[in-house]
Formats: sequence, C-alpha cells, structure tokens
Amino acid sequence: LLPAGTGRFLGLILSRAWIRPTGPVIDMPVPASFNDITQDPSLENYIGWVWYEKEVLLPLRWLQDDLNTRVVLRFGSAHYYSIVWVNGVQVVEHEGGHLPFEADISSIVQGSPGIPCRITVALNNTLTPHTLPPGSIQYMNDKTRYPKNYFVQNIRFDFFNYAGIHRPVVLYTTPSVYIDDITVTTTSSESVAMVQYQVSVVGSTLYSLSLSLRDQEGKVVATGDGPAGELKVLNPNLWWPYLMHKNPGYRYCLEVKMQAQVNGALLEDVYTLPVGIRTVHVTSTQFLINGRPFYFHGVNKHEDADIRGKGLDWPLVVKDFNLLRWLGANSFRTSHYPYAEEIMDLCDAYGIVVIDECPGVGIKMPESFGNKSLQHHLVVMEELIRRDKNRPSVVMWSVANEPASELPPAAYYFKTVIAHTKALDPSRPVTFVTDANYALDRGAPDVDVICVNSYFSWYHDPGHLEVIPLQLTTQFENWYKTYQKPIIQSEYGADSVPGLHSDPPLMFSEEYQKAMLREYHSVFDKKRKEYVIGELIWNFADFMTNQGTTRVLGNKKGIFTRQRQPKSAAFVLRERYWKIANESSCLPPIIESHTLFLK
Ligand code: GCB
Repeated sequence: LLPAGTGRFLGLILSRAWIRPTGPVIDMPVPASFNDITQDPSLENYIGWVWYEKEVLLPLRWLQDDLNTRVVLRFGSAHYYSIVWVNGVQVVEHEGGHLPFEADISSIVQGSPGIPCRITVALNNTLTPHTLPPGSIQYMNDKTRYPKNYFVQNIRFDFFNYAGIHRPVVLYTTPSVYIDDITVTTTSSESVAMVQYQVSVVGSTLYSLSLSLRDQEGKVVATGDGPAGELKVLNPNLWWPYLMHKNPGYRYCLEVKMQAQVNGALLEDVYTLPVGIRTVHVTSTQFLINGRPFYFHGVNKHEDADIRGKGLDWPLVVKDFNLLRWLGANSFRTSHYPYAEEIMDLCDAYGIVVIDECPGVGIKMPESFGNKSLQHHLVVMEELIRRDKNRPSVVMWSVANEPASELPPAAYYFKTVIAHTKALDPSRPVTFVTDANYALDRGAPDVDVICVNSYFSWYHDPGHLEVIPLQLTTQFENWYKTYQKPIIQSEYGADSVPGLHSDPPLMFSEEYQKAMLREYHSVFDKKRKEYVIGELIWNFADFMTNQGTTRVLGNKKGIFTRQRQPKSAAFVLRERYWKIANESSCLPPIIESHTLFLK
C-alpha cells in the first residue's frame, strides 16, 4: 500500500511514464480497511489516494488457450473510487464502495505466460456532495488556527468512513462465450410454483441453453431451454423465513448450461444458482411472504469490527448469524449500504429476511439532490439489483436512510429513484428510511412501506422514558392516517456503556437501554395488531464512528458490544423475539438452548 499524496496530484502522477511510490510502502491485508492496521494516526484518518499492488502468477492453461478463455479480475468491493491497472494498462474504473466490479483482462495477460501479472489499484476515499454516501471536503483557511492546506472531510452519517479493499479480490475464467447474467423470479400457489428465468449470453449469438432445477435431494424437478422461459414445480418446497417454518431457507439449485461452437471448438459454460421460491406482497396493513403475514423482528447492523474495520471477516460473519438466531431475529436491514455477498448467501440459506439498503445515507445537502447525484444513485441501484435480485432473502429495497426528504427537490429525486428501482425489479416493494416529519416528507408518497426512525427519550426529551408511549403512538397514528401504508419502526435505541449500571435507570446505563426498549415494545404490541409490521433495533452491535462529543469510542447503541458480548438489553430482546415467533402457528426449529422460550 502506498499512500500517495492527495487526489489533486493524481493526473500528474499518472502522466508519468513510470509510477513510483511517493510515500511509505507497507504490507496491507486484503480484505480489510487500512485505517486500523497500523499505529499511525495519519493513516487512520487518511483522506486521498492510496495504492495497492500485488503480483500473481496465473495458471498456464489460462494463458495459452487465448482464443477461448476469458480471464476476469473481480473486486467484491473497494472503498470508494477505484482505478485498476494490470501490467500498467488501465482495466477498470469504478465509483462507489460496497458493490462489486470487474474487468476482462484476457488481452493483457494472454500471450505472456510465465510473466507475473501485476495488479495495481489506486483508491480514493474522498466523498463529495455527489457520491453515495455524500460528503464534503472543508479547507480550514484561518492561518492562525490551522496549518497550511489543512482540510477535513465532513460526513453526515454516523459510522466511521473506513476505506480500503474491503472484500475479496478474485481472478476467474469463463469461456469467451459465457453466461453473463441470470434473472429469476418466482410465483406460487399451494401446489404449483413457476420459476421465470431470463439468461443473457455474451460473446456470440449462436449458442444453446439448457436448464435444470434440482431439489435438495438432487432430484431434477423441472427442465427448460432457451434464454427465457418458465419452469413448473409441482408441490414446491417454499423458501420460508427463519422461525416461520420448520425448514427455513429452502433453496433449489438451478443449473444453466450454455454450449456454443466457436471456430470448431465446443465451448461450455455452466452456472449454478440457488433459487428460493417465495412471493412477497404488501397490503395497506400487512407484509405477506408466501401469502402469510410476516412481522420483522430483527436488527440493523453494520459491517464493522476491531482492526479490520469493514473488511470481510468470516469468523465474525458466522458469529453474527449465530447471535441473530440465538436472539430469535428473523430479519435485518443492511444499514446503511449493501453488505458482502458472503453475508447475503447466509441470509438466503438461513432464512434471514433482508431489507437491502443502498449507500444512500446522509443525503442532506441541497446539492446532493441534483442531477449528477441522481444519475449516480440510479447506477448504484442498478449495480445493487444486478447483484442481489435473485436472492430470496431480499424482500425489499431501501434506496436511502434519513435523507433531507422534506426539501423540495426530494420529491422528484425519490420519485425517480424509486420508479427506476421498480422498473429494474417489479417483484419487490421499495422504501427509504425516514426521520422527517410525516406531514413534510416528500418522498413518502412513493414508498410501499413506511420505514420510520425515532429516538424518543434519547435525542428528544433525553432521560424522559415516560414520554415514549404517547410520542410513539402519535408517530404511528400520524403516518398511518396520512398514507394508509404498513409501518416498520426501522430504528429505535439508546446508547449503553457495557457494565455501567444505574437504578433508577439513567442514560448510558444498561438499565436505561432495557427500560427504553420495554417502553417501545408496549406500543409495538398494540400497533402490530393494526398496521405496524416490524421493529428493527438500532443496533445489533456497537460500532465505530467519527470522534465526537456524543460518541465514546463509537456508537454504543448495540445490544451486543463490538466484540459480540451481550449487554442486558440483548436478553430483553431475545425473550421478546422468541415470544413473538411462538405466536405464529409455525413452530420454529427446536434448538436446545432455546427450549426455555418454546415451552
Ligand atoms: C440514526 C441513523 C444511524 C445512527 C443512529 C444514532 O438515525 O440512521 O445511522 O447511528 O441514528 O445512533 O444516532
């Protein structure tokens, strides 16, 4: 990794015939954020360009068969703006973290077997009013208070702006004619389901496609051919959420086989895709999965951990799923950006329902509602939907979190983003998460589900738990009477410093966090009989933020610590979630440690 000055000088650096390190060269793990890896505070808070470089030797057979093999370099995500070179040739440029991008590098690496392939990445974590999330650079020009050229990056979101290559980087191959994309949607009735598919092939127009769908025993239940069609499945095993069925997360395996003749050679590309058969519908009071009312009892999360920041961390990912299931949580929102594909795979497999949020967080400045931002937002939604459209766990898209949706341009902005999202994926409802006043919010008319965040007795009336019942009831009634749409309490919570106790409960103690939850829960219990369809605690775990006077080594609203130890509030929530799960007629799987709540 080579920190290389500020972005202002990038043009200069690139125009040189040979790029040389302009800063210290250090070892940097991938995937990981670079911020917390060293003892150097300037790297922790670094804004600007950093460089990564690595040499790899590619298998000989990838390089010799140059006509028919396509070599691809893929990044799971890199934060924020990336330029990638292979052997000094620029192969891809990508704007935005949290989503994958890739480049066909065949023409660069083929024809030179035995020569190492040098992958160079320039990354810039600077956020502007037009990036997602937006941010701005503020130069401090008062020479009596700040050194020359001093600047800070202002952000309007509450998590540390970790940067680096956050997800795995892989090299893979396909034939030169290959399956580029598959789109699957499902419909079902009691005894028969239809799986609609569309397959796009790139590289030739002369190819054949055959499809087969297997159940979990490996039995072929339907077959098809051609680039579009329908597979009929009799007596389908539906994909059910965790705790809604004794066998949640059932997925069939769709195998798509493409064959093409190219210059006398037979090329074959085979792609397998897990397919969950399920439907999603929204009424004015309910969220239906497979026709049954679904109540979101879940969490908001972050990709955040000690040392590796936002870098993918398998042990942590698996630990978090174990904690979610321990908690009896059936869902989460990917606050405030798309999570790693590895996490989404586990949601599909375990039946954890997802509200899939794009990085539209902190859209507060008027200039962030202009055409430039809007166009970028549309592209980000395209990338997100392309990545996650086939996931049964994803039941709703969230296009933003707490934007300044009362500003006049927000009306056109959200109408456009939501319409675009629906055009790309007509099968799922769309929302954004609001903290605006119900009477002033200009985006709410376009959402399918109202998702509202509130922090009564915390940011408003701090310390006054007694105001919660009235204020929360009023909040729900105002939204419902205005829109007649189901409502999710998409955030509520209180900070607690683990180990800090106080009775009567005082703010920041574990007791206060518990008491606040209980006040909210009593209102949820009344309103979920009407039109409230979910509650998502803020937050699953403590997480790092920018430094500030209201943050003690980060945000402490977790019900688990950052190291995933439960605070008292976790037990309150666990008891509640299992109780709610048991109210449904479908028995959850009996796991020994949960029997206490199942009796
Ligand atoms: C919110 C934000 C979330 C913050 C949270 C808080 O409304 O959506 O990103 O972390 O409040 O704790 O302030």
